[in-house]
Amino acid sequence: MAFVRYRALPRGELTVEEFRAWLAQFDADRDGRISREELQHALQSLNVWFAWWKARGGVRAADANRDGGVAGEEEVARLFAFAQRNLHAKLTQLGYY
Ligand SMILES: [Ca+2]
Repeated sequence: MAFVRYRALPRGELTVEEFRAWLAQFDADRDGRISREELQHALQSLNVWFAWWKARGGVRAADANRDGGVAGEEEVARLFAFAQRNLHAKLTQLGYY
């Protein structure tokens, strides 16, 4: 896992579609849902501090049907809103290399 090179977030203003496409690569078990562990890997790829803790908060904020993961347009949109509130500097400055 540590040696996988993930696609970075696109440069500039991020749309929810770009966010969804970026997030999909972290769906390691391909079940169409981003679990807390998968979201943690996504955050770690951005060098986000406290990735475990923020991943837990992100899933809590986005998981509308309480199935333990982020799936579907509505939940991805909720996670995008959470990321914009909590990780805005990362999304706009450090999401790419
Ligand atoms: Ca998954």
